[in-house]
Amino acid sequence: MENEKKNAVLTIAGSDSSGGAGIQADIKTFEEFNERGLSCITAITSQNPKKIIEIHEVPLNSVESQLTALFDYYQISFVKTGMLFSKDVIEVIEKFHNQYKFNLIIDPIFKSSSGTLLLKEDAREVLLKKLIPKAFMLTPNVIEAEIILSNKIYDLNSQVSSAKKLLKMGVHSVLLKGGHLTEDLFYDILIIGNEIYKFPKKRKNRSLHGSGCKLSAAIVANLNKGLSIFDAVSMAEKYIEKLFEMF
Ligand code: PXL
Repeated sequence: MENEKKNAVLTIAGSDSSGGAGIQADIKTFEEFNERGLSCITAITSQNPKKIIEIHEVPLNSVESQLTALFDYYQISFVKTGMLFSKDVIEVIEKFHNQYKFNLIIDPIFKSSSGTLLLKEDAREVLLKKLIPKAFMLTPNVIEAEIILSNKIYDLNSQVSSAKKLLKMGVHSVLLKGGHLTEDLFYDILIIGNEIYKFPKKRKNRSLHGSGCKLSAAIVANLNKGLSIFDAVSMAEKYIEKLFEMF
Protein backbone atom coordinates (compact mmCIF):
# COMPACT_ATOMS: atom_id res chain seq x y z
CA MET A 1 0.00 0.00 0.00
CA GLU A 2 1.15 3.51 -0.89
CA ASN A 3 1.10 5.04 2.55
CA GLU A 4 2.20 2.02 4.55
CA LYS A 5 5.52 2.82 6.23
CA LYS A 6 8.51 0.76 5.11
CA ASN A 7 10.10 -1.28 7.86
CA ALA A 8 13.77 -0.70 8.63
CA VAL A 9 16.36 -1.09 11.37
CA LEU A 10 18.32 1.87 12.68
CA THR A 11 21.79 2.31 14.13
CA ILE A 12 22.71 5.40 16.13
CA ALA A 13 26.50 5.42 16.30
CA GLY A 14 29.78 6.99 15.26
CA SER A 15 31.34 6.86 11.81
CA ASP A 16 34.54 4.80 11.60
CA SER A 17 36.62 6.10 8.67
CA SER A 18 38.43 2.75 8.52
CA GLY A 19 35.10 1.06 7.93
CA GLY A 20 35.47 -1.86 10.33
CA ALA A 21 33.35 -0.67 13.25
CA GLY A 22 30.62 1.85 14.01
CA ILE A 23 28.02 2.98 11.48
CA GLN A 24 29.80 1.34 8.55
CA ALA A 25 29.95 -2.07 10.26
CA ASP A 26 26.31 -1.85 11.30
CA ILE A 27 24.95 -0.91 7.89
CA LYS A 28 27.01 -3.61 6.16
CA THR A 29 25.71 -6.17 8.63
CA PHE A 30 22.07 -5.11 8.30
CA GLU A 31 22.35 -5.50 4.53
CA GLU A 32 24.09 -8.91 4.88
CA PHE A 33 20.91 -10.02 6.62
CA ASN A 34 18.73 -8.37 3.97
CA GLU A 35 17.34 -5.76 6.33
CA ARG A 36 16.95 -2.13 5.28
CA GLY A 37 19.53 -0.26 7.35
CA LEU A 38 19.20 3.36 8.48
CA SER A 39 21.75 5.45 10.33
CA CYS A 40 22.00 8.42 12.63
CA ILE A 41 25.60 9.59 12.97
CA THR A 42 26.60 10.99 16.36
CA ALA A 43 30.28 11.67 15.70
CA ILE A 44 32.83 11.32 12.91
CA THR A 45 36.03 9.56 13.89
CA SER A 46 39.17 9.92 11.78
CA GLN A 47 41.00 6.66 12.28
CA ASN A 48 43.07 3.94 10.71
CA PRO A 49 43.85 0.54 12.22
CA LYS A 50 46.67 2.11 14.29
CA LYS A 51 45.00 5.11 15.88
CA ILE A 52 42.12 7.54 16.17
CA ILE A 53 43.45 10.99 15.23
CA GLU A 54 40.28 13.06 15.67
CA ILE A 55 36.67 12.89 16.82
CA HIS A 56 34.30 15.43 15.33
CA GLU A 57 31.05 15.73 17.24
CA VAL A 58 27.95 16.05 15.05
CA PRO A 59 25.89 19.05 16.24
CA LEU A 60 22.96 18.01 18.41
CA ASN A 61 20.34 19.57 16.13
CA SER A 62 21.66 17.41 13.29
CA VAL A 63 21.46 14.25 15.40
CA GLU A 64 17.91 15.19 16.25
CA SER A 65 16.93 15.98 12.67
CA GLN A 66 18.40 12.70 11.38
CA LEU A 67 16.12 10.90 13.83
CA THR A 68 13.13 13.08 12.96
CA ALA A 69 13.61 12.38 9.24
CA LEU A 70 13.79 8.64 9.83
CA PHE A 71 10.95 8.22 12.32
CA ASP A 72 8.68 10.42 10.15
CA TYR A 73 9.06 8.09 7.20
CA TYR A 74 9.94 4.57 8.37
CA GLN A 75 8.44 2.02 10.66
CA ILE A 76 11.28 1.26 13.07
CA SER A 77 10.89 -1.42 15.73
CA PHE A 78 14.53 -2.11 16.56
CA VAL A 79 17.22 0.48 17.17
CA LYS A 80 20.86 -0.24 17.95
CA THR A 81 23.10 2.27 19.69
CA GLY A 82 26.91 2.26 19.57
CA MET A 83 29.23 5.24 20.08
CA LEU A 84 27.00 7.99 21.51
CA PHE A 85 29.78 10.33 22.67
CA SER A 86 27.76 12.96 24.61
CA LYS A 87 25.06 13.10 27.26
CA ASP A 88 22.98 15.38 25.03
CA VAL A 89 22.78 12.64 22.38
CA ILE A 90 21.67 10.14 25.03
CA GLU A 91 18.92 12.50 26.17
CA VAL A 92 17.70 12.95 22.59
CA ILE A 93 17.51 9.16 22.18
CA GLU A 94 15.58 8.93 25.44
CA LYS A 95 13.10 11.50 24.11
CA PHE A 96 12.59 9.58 20.86
CA HIS A 97 12.25 6.33 22.80
CA ASN A 98 9.48 7.84 24.91
CA GLN A 99 7.66 8.88 21.76
CA TYR A 100 8.21 5.88 19.47
CA LYS A 101 8.64 3.01 21.98
CA PHE A 102 11.09 1.04 19.81
CA ASN A 103 13.13 -1.87 21.14
CA LEU A 104 16.53 -0.54 22.08
CA ILE A 105 19.67 -2.67 21.78
CA ILE A 106 22.53 -0.91 23.54
CA ASP A 107 26.10 -1.81 22.70
CA PRO A 108 27.71 0.30 25.43
CA ILE A 109 30.81 1.76 23.79
CA PHE A 110 33.10 3.60 26.22
CA LYS A 111 36.60 3.45 24.68
CA SER A 112 38.41 2.29 21.57
CA SER A 113 40.86 -0.59 21.97
CA SER A 114 43.68 1.99 21.95
CA GLY A 115 42.02 3.81 24.87
CA THR A 116 40.46 6.86 23.17
CA LEU A 117 37.22 7.88 24.91
CA LEU A 118 34.21 7.25 22.66
CA LEU A 119 31.80 8.32 25.40
CA LYS A 120 32.70 11.42 27.41
CA GLU A 121 33.13 10.83 31.15
CA ASP A 122 30.20 13.08 32.04
CA ALA A 123 27.87 11.02 29.83
CA ARG A 124 28.45 7.70 31.65
CA GLU A 125 26.04 8.41 34.46
CA VAL A 126 23.32 9.49 32.00
CA LEU A 127 23.77 6.29 29.98
CA LEU A 128 23.51 4.19 33.12
CA LYS A 129 20.58 6.02 34.72
CA LYS A 130 18.50 7.08 31.72
CA LEU A 131 19.08 4.76 28.76
CA ILE A 132 20.21 1.37 30.02
CA PRO A 133 17.07 0.81 32.14
CA LYS A 134 14.99 1.17 28.96
CA ALA A 135 16.98 -1.35 26.93
CA PHE A 136 15.54 -4.47 25.34
CA MET A 137 19.05 -5.84 25.21
CA LEU A 138 22.47 -4.80 26.47
CA THR A 139 25.54 -6.31 24.75
CA PRO A 140 28.65 -5.36 26.76
CA ASN A 141 32.01 -7.10 26.74
CA VAL A 142 33.69 -7.79 30.08
CA ILE A 143 35.50 -4.43 30.15
CA GLU A 144 32.31 -2.48 29.46
CA ALA A 145 30.36 -4.47 32.05
CA GLU A 146 33.10 -3.71 34.60
CA ILE A 147 32.71 0.01 33.90
CA ILE A 148 28.92 -0.14 34.21
CA LEU A 149 28.93 -2.18 37.41
CA SER A 150 32.17 -0.89 39.00
CA ASN A 151 33.21 -4.46 39.77
CA LYS A 152 35.92 -6.75 38.40
CA ILE A 153 35.03 -9.77 36.27
CA TYR A 154 37.76 -12.41 36.41
CA ASP A 155 36.12 -15.75 35.65
CA LEU A 156 32.93 -17.41 34.44
CA ASN A 157 31.28 -17.20 37.87
CA SER A 158 31.75 -13.46 38.19
CA GLN A 159 30.72 -13.09 34.54
CA VAL A 160 27.38 -14.81 35.26
CA SER A 161 26.77 -12.85 38.46
CA SER A 162 27.60 -9.61 36.64
CA ALA A 163 25.18 -10.45 33.83
CA LYS A 164 22.49 -10.93 36.49
CA LYS A 165 23.35 -7.56 38.04
CA LEU A 166 23.05 -5.89 34.64
CA LEU A 167 19.61 -7.45 34.20
CA LYS A 168 18.57 -5.91 37.53
CA MET A 169 19.24 -2.45 36.07
CA GLY A 170 15.92 -2.92 34.28
CA VAL A 171 16.99 -4.29 30.90
CA HIS A 172 15.02 -7.11 29.30
CA SER A 173 18.04 -9.22 28.28
CA VAL A 174 21.82 -9.18 28.53
CA LEU A 175 24.53 -10.66 26.33
CA LEU A 176 27.76 -10.39 28.31
CA LYS A 177 30.65 -11.33 26.04
CA GLY A 178 33.56 -13.20 27.59
CA GLY A 179 36.31 -12.58 25.04
CA HIS A 180 38.39 -10.42 27.40
CA LEU A 181 38.75 -13.19 29.99
CA THR A 182 41.97 -15.16 29.75
CA GLU A 183 40.81 -18.75 29.19
CA ASP A 184 41.14 -20.35 25.74
CA LEU A 185 37.59 -21.59 26.05
CA PHE A 186 35.29 -18.78 27.13
CA TYR A 187 31.57 -18.02 26.94
CA ASP A 188 29.21 -15.33 25.81
CA ILE A 189 26.45 -15.36 28.44
CA LEU A 190 22.87 -14.57 27.45
CA ILE A 191 20.33 -13.87 30.18
CA ILE A 192 16.64 -13.37 29.55
CA GLY A 193 14.71 -13.22 32.84
CA ASN A 194 15.44 -16.50 34.63
CA GLU A 195 16.90 -18.19 31.56
CA ILE A 196 20.68 -18.38 31.22
CA TYR A 197 22.40 -19.59 28.05
CA LYS A 198 26.12 -20.08 27.49
CA PHE A 199 27.63 -19.79 24.02
CA PRO A 200 31.04 -21.49 24.08
CA LYS A 201 33.79 -19.79 22.08
CA LYS A 202 37.39 -20.67 21.30
CA ARG A 203 40.03 -17.97 21.65
CA LYS A 204 41.37 -16.71 18.33
CA ASN A 205 44.98 -15.70 17.86
CA ARG A 206 43.88 -12.22 16.76
CA SER A 207 41.07 -9.73 17.26
CA LEU A 208 38.80 -8.43 14.54
CA HIS A 209 38.13 -4.68 14.72
CA GLY A 210 34.39 -4.06 14.79
CA SER A 211 33.33 -7.64 15.53
CA GLY A 212 31.46 -6.43 18.64
CA CYS A 213 29.51 -3.89 16.57
CA LYS A 214 28.74 -6.52 13.96
CA LEU A 215 27.55 -9.06 16.51
CA SER A 216 24.95 -6.71 17.96
CA ALA A 217 23.97 -5.44 14.50
CA ALA A 218 23.37 -9.04 13.40
CA ILE A 219 21.24 -9.63 16.52
CA VAL A 220 19.17 -6.54 15.70
CA ALA A 221 18.66 -7.69 12.09
CA ASN A 222 17.57 -11.14 13.29
CA LEU A 223 15.22 -9.73 15.92
CA ASN A 224 13.62 -7.56 13.26
CA LYS A 225 12.87 -10.71 11.26
CA GLY A 226 10.82 -11.94 14.23
CA LEU A 227 13.30 -14.47 15.60
CA SER A 228 13.35 -15.18 19.34
CA ILE A 229 16.15 -13.58 21.34
CA PHE A 230 17.92 -16.94 21.68
CA ASP A 231 17.73 -17.68 17.94
CA ALA A 232 18.73 -14.12 17.01
CA VAL A 233 21.84 -14.37 19.21
CA SER A 234 22.72 -17.93 18.08
CA MET A 235 22.60 -16.97 14.42
CA ALA A 236 24.55 -13.77 15.03
CA GLU A 237 27.26 -15.69 16.93
CA LYS A 238 27.57 -18.11 13.99
CA TYR A 239 27.81 -15.21 11.56
CA ILE A 240 30.73 -13.67 13.50
CA GLU A 241 32.52 -17.04 13.64
CA LYS A 242 32.27 -17.16 9.85
CA LEU A 243 33.71 -13.63 9.54
CA PHE A 244 36.74 -14.72 11.57
CA GLU A 245 37.31 -17.53 9.08
CA MET A 246 37.04 -15.12 6.14
CA PHE A 247 39.13 -12.16 7.31
O1 PXL B 1 34.44 -1.05 18.18
C1 PXL B 1 33.96 0.02 18.91
C2 PXL B 1 33.78 1.25 18.08
C3 PXL B 1 32.51 1.65 17.78
N1 PXL B 1 32.27 2.75 17.02
C4 PXL B 1 33.25 3.49 16.54
C5 PXL B 1 34.57 3.14 16.80
C6 PXL B 1 34.84 1.99 17.59
C7 PXL B 1 36.22 1.61 17.89
O2 PXL B 1 37.17 2.23 17.52
O3 PXL B 1 35.55 3.89 16.30
C8 PXL B 1 32.94 4.70 15.72
